[in-house]
Amino acid sequence: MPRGKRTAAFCLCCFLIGGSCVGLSANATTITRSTDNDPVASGYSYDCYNMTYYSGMPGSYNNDMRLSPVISGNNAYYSWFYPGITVNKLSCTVKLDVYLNNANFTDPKARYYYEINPIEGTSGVMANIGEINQNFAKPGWNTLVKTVSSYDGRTRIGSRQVSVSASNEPNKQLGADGLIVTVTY
Ligand SMILES: [Ca+2]
Repeated sequence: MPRGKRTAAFCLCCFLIGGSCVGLSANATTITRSTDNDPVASGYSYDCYNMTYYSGMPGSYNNDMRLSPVISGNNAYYSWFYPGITVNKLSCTVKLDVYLNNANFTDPKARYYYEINPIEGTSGVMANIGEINQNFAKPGWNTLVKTVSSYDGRTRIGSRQVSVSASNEPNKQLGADGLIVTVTY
């Protein structure tokens, strides 16, 4: 009985290692988009609501950032637009590296979304990738990772934007600064 258990555990271990190696093969495709608030690079743009622009901010990524006002229920959001990402699979892993380094970024539940749509260029749905407590985030890059899937079964997922929404908690301010999107499939 103990011998059998060891054998089973050994086989499971081999399977996991083998599967992991296969998963990391050259078949994996990675797409990256690096941007900032208020980008000027070709193909990049933004949209926002109730987010004031501040420049000359040492510590911020490229010395600028956006910040929501101290008004409860301000419904603030910020969207980073980038050159379209196309995934030719039913699902992919999305990693968001979010730059946070300002004492006024205090939203405890800033919610981040990744746009997925079946055909690049059409409006899609915003998949929730996770939330960050901006008030206690470490200064610098903070990471969220989640696997998202095509919502209508089509084996092609397009994406043009990531957005962050305020939790609307009283006296808290949502911040938006640098962003790196990494998609792997
Ligand atoms: Ca910035």
